[in-house]
Order: sequence, then C-alpha cells, then structure tokens
Amino acid sequence: MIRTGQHNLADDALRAADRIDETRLLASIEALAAFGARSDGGVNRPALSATDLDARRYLVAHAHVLGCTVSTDACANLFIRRPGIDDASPVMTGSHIDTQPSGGKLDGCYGVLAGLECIAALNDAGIRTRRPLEVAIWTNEEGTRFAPGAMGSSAFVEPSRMPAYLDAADADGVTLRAALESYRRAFPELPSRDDALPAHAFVELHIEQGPQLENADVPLGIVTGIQGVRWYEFHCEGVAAHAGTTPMPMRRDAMTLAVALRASLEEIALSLGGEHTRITFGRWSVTPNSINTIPSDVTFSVDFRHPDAHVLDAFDEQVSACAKRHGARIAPLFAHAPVRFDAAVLARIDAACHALDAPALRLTSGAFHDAMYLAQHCPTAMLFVPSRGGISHNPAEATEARHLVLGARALAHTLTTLCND
Ligand code: HGY
Ligand code: MN
Ligand code: MN
Repeated sequence: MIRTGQHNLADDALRAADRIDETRLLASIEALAAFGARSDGGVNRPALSATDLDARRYLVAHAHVLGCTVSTDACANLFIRRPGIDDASPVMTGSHIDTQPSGGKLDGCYGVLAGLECIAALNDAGIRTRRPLEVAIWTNEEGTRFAPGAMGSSAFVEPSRMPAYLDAADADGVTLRAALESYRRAFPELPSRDDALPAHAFVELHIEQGPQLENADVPLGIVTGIQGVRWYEFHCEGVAAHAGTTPMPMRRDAMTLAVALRASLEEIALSLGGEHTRITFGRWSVTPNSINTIPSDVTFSVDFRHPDAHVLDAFDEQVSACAKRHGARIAPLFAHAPVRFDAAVLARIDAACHALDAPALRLTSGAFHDAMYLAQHCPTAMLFVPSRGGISHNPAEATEARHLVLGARALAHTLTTLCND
C-alpha cells in the first residue's frame, strides 16, 4: 500500500470528496454567472468578450488564493495548476466559460468551478498528491462567436490549427487575432506555454444538457463517448425586388429557395439517421431583411449530429449534391467524428461512484465537449450530472444542488486517485 503522510491513497480520495463544500461551490457558480448576466437569469458571455475577460480576471485571482499558478497559451486557454509532490505529467480537468447568447449558468462553467472546488477541498484536507492537478479553461468551446467550436482545446492538441483560426471573424467582423491581442494586453503577466504539455489524464465534469439522467432518475452519468457533429452554412441567392409590384411568377425569392432546401436537408437527415438524427437550422441571415423587399440572399446554418460515423459521412455526400440541386452554395464549418473515451479512466469514475455509493448510468453525450479533442492527447473521459427538464442552451438551464455537489465529490475522488498514479 502506497502511503503519503499519515494516510493511504484510498482514504485521500474519500477525504477529498468529503471536503467538497456545497455553499462554496454554489456561491462560485453565482459569482461567475454575474459576468454577462442576463435579466432573465441566464448568461451571455461570448468568448474573449469584455465580460469573458472580466470573468477570467476573477478566476485568475481565485486561483492565486488557492495557491495555484496560472499560465496561458496561444489560443488564450488558461491552465490553473496545483503543484504535486513530483513534477510529473499533470492530471487535467476543466471545461469552458464562454456561453451561448442566451445560455445558462452551468454549461461549461460547472466543470471549471467544480475543478477549482476540488482544489479547495484538497487544500482543506491537507492532501498533497503525487502529480500536479490542472484545471483548464478552454477558449471558445461554444463556437457561436468564432467558428468552429472547441477552438481552444483543438488548438491545444493540434497547434497547427492556429493560423487558420486567427482569421475567423465574429458577426461584427472582429477576428480571433484581434480578440487574442486584446486578451494578451489584458493579461500581460500570465506566462504563456509554447506547446501542449503531456497529461496523465483529462476528466471533464459537465451537465448532461439532455433528459436521459433525469428520465432514469440517476444522479451521475459515466460518459463513454460523444456523438459526431457536422456544421455547415448554406447560401441561397435570389433577386431583390419590390414586394408590391413584382408578380409571384416573376420572383426569385431567396427565402423560397432556402425554405425548400431546408425541407430537403431535413428529409435527408431523417432518412439517413432515423431516431438518432439531430438536425438544427439555428442561425439565419436575410438580405436586405426588409418587410417590403423580396430577399436577395438567405444564409442559414446546419448543425447535424449522429453517433454513427457512416451516417455522418453519407450526410456529407448527400448535402453537397442537394445544395447543387437547389442552386445553393455550401460552406463546411466544423466536423468531428464520434469519440470513444478511455476504459481505464472510465473505470476510475466508476470506482468513484461506487465509493460514494452513488447510482450511475453509462451514456453517450449528445453535446460535444472539449474532451472530444483531449481524447487525442491523453486518456480522457467525462462525468455528467442531470439537467432539470433536459434543458440547456437556455436561461432556464438548472441542476439540483445535491447533484451539483455529488458530481463535484465524484470528480474529487476520481482526480485524487489519478493524481496518485
Ligand atoms: O454544441 C454543443 O454540443 C456544445 O454545447 N457547444
Ligand atoms: Mn459545454
Ligand atoms: Mn454548450
């Protein structure tokens, strides 16, 4: 039996879990939610926006109070490190703090704050782990300000992605390059890492954002993988003309084209993917967007998800042909294949749930997460807590306090055992 100080390692994991403090965790969730708070109780904190930089400043200060060091990298990822006894490769946890425009308080933020709560719990318990523990804050996971999503974590595992990312622009034409320059000016004191350090393991705690755990009445989800995702933008072109004078047969209405194309794309998705299909046409822009002018241009996004790689590839092929048939242009924005997580890390999470006597359900994630890229870098897995009503990407996003605490306790147990490998 390996002994550190007066305790054996199994005790350390339980002692760390027992020092998770509900009041401190819930208070940190409310404190972070204040940055970009919406009047309806949600949060709007775009990646690298002023509110995001303020939130980062709050978390960097919090990290220093916990006795941690903070560093960053070329894509503004933040790494909050609790030193270990040895300078071995760290165990990593964390998630993202950028939100959807009408997002909730928990998506991403809960995983970051629970990671910091685990550090506070280890400190309170006086536990020193063999390996360092790092909480990562990955930049632009949502991908709503800059496409693609999970930009920070993908650039961390593959730095060669950065040059292409720098020219990504938001709806106001601000490039990632400019946003990163503002970030560096705001945090000149943070040491920057040149490349991705090896990691012993990565465990991401996240809300499920769907209904499975709540429907099964189970408080924890052991996430075995993530379904695949494809993002595209379609552009339909018509001819602007007067709404009152132009006879219907004479029109080339871009919206009529777009609506017909949308129907064809949905039909393809459902015929290929069946009940597991998830297709969303979430972002539209109409030009000139005037009540009394026939649209000349309509652009809309497609977010397609499916657990089967063959279905995703078949969808790719068929939508290109479909766009051609409809005379529309198609621009692929983002693609990630389905991911299977590491069995050994899953076993650690499983052991933590058993140690805490907590029922757990194995499931695949419908949402993508930074863990899908970290899985290329080191042994990776995820842990879920239920979402009330399965709601997320919505100000009403919520999770029972007892589940938030249990998730953090299971994370503390898992991280402590991994940190003592
Ligand atoms: O879109 C997603 O699946 C993630 O929530 N950003
Ligand atoms: Mn998320
Ligand atoms: Mn999200």
